[in-house]
Amino acid sequence: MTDFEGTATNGPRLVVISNRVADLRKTTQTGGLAVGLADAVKERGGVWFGWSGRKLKEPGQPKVDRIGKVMQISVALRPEDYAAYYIGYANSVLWPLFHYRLDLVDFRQPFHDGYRRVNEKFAETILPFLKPDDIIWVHDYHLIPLAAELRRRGCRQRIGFFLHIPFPPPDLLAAAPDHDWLVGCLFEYDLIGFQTEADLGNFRRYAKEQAGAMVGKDSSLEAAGHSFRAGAFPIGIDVDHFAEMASRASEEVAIDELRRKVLGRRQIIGVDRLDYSKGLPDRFKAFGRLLEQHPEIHKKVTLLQIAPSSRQEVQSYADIKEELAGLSGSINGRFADFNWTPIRYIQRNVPREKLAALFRASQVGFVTPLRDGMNLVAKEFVAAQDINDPGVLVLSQFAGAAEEMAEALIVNPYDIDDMAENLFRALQMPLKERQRRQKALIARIRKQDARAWLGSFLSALEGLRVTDAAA
Ligand code: GDG
Repeated sequence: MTDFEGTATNGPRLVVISNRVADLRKTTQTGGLAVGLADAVKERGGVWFGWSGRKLKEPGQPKVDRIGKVMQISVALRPEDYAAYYIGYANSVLWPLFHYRLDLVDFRQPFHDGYRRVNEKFAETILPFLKPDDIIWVHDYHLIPLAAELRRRGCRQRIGFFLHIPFPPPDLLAAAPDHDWLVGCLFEYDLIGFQTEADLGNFRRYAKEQAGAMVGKDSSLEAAGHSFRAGAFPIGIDVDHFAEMASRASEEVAIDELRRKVLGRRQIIGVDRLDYSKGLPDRFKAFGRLLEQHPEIHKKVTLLQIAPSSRQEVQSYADIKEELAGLSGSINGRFADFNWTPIRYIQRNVPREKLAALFRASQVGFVTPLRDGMNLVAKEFVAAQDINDPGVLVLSQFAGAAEEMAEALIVNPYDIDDMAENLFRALQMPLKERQRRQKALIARIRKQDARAWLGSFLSALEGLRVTDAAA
C-alpha cells in the first residue's frame, strides 16, 4: 500500500468506481466511459477503483498506483467471475436489455450470481480505502448493486451512480426475471444520473408505477424506505482539446485529403466500437442505397468506417463482425472501380489524434446507432470541424446526443432510404447552411462539455446533506 491518499483540488475527496480503470498514463482512451472520465478525474484528483483487466486464478491483493493527483486501485478477476459477471450478466443480459434488444438477452442464473459475487468483492476491496467524508461516484451497468453492497457493510458516505447507457421503458425492463431486484439496487444510491430526459422519464415511470415510489415536494423519490434523487446529466467531451488535436493534422491524413481534393472526392466517416447497438449494417446499406440511387456521385464519395472489435467472446459481437465483412465486400464488389473503393472499412484501433484529424478531413459524420446512451463520436465530429468549411453531422434520432443536437440532420436508423437521402442532402449542403448548423452545434456541446457534466453531477451529489444521504 502507498501512503498517498488521492489529493482533491476542491471539495471532498472523490472516489470513482467503474468496471475498468482507464490507463491514466495513456493520453488516448477508447470507449466512451474512459474518454469521458479520464481527463476529468486527472484534473480533479481523487481515487479511481476498478478491475485491472487481468484474469487470474488467484487475484491476490489490490494494486495501488499513484498517477498524478490520482490514486488508482485495481483488482484482478477470477476467470469464472469474469465469464459470469462481465461476458455473462453485464454484456449478455444488461447491455442488450438496456439497448432494447430483448432478442439478444441471454439470462442465466449463474450470470446473475457471478454479477452479485463480483459486486460484493468490489465492495469488500474498496471499503478499507474509504474515508468518512468521501463522495463516491459509481459508473455504469456493471456495478448497479454496488451501493447496496457498500451500505450492507456500513458505508454511510454519499454515493452517486451514473448510467452511461440508455434506461429502457418499464415494460421492456420487466422482461428481465430479476428487474425488481435490479431497480431496487438503484434505489440505494443517493443520486442516480441518466444521459437524457427520456431515460430519466423511463426510470421515474418504473419507480412510480412498478415500485410504488412516492415523489417528494422537492422532486426527490422515496421507495423501499430510501429517499433519493434522479436527474439527467448529459455527458460531454473536452471540446477545445479535441478541436486542437484535429487542427494538428497528421501528415498522412493531410496527404490523403489532398489526393481526394484533386479527385474531387468527398469522405463520409463513421467511428464506432464494433457493437450491434451502433447500427452498422444498416449504415452500410444506406451508403449502398445512396450509390444505387445516385450514379452521378460514383467515384466522388467514399465511406470510411473505423470499427475496432470489442467483446469478441460474446457471440452476437462475432456475428455482427461477420455480417459487416460480408456487406462491405458485396457493396464494394458491386460498385468499385480499379481506382475507387467505395467503403474503406478499418477494424483496428486508430490513435485518437489521427481520429480527430480524420473527422476534420471528412465532409459528413455518419452516426446512426439503433440506440445509444449519448454517443460521443457525434460530439467529437462537431468539435473537429473547421468553421470556414465545416462538415455535416447525420445523426440517429435514437442517440442520446440527438436531444441536444437538433441542428444535425436527424435520421431514423431503421429507414435505409431516409439515411441515404440525408447523406445526399449533406453532400449537397451549401456553405452558409453548414456554417449556421455548425455554429449552433459547437455552442451547445461547448456549454455541455466534460467539465460541465462532471461539475453538475458532483455539485448535485455534494449538495445532498450527509444525513440525507445516509438515511
Ligand atoms: C458508452 C455509451 C456514451 C472509437 N473507436 C476508436 C476510438 N473510439 C472512441 C470514440 C469515442 C469513444 O471511443 C466511443 O464513445 P461512444 O460514446 O461513441 O460509445 P460507447 O463506447 O458505446 O460508450 C455511450 C458513452 O459511454 C459515454 O457515456 O456516450 O452512449 O454506449 O470517444 O472516439 N478511439 C480511438 N480509436 C478508435 O479506433 N482512439
